[in-house]
Amino acid sequence: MASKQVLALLLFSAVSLLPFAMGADIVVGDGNGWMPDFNYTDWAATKSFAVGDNLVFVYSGGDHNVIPVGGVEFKACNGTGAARVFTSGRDVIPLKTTGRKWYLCGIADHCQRGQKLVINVLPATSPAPALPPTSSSTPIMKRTFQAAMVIAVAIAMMN
Ligand SMILES: [Cu+2]
Repeated sequence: MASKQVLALLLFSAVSLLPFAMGADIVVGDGNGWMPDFNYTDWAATKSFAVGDNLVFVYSGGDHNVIPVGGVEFKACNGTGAARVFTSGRDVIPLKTTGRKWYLCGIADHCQRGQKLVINVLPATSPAPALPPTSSSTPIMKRTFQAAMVIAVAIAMMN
């Protein structure tokens, strides 16, 4: 019985959180990918970034890398001592918190040649579905489905 309850609750949580997982995959540099001699500041100015989106760095593995850094390291093009270095050639970095995020390539002089990206991450665009509906804009289908899930959980608890 207990496991059934847990399962139902997990399912309900998963459904509630679903809209948060539907952020956009933003390919850094679009068709140019991640490379030196490209102005990522100009590129970023044409985009908006929000919690739930993914940054996707695309490059030939081994030629470059992606190092999340702080603002000071970013200015200095200093990627040494960073906690993580991404090297796969298709690095997907989820944007989990708001505010400024800095990334650079730590290979040779690539960062000095512009292979560095600073973005400002905004709050998630979709409203939190777990909160009580405050406006009539919440789709009725979604509300009905959530109500059905609550009933399912209740039934599971009674078993
Ligand atoms: Cu590079």
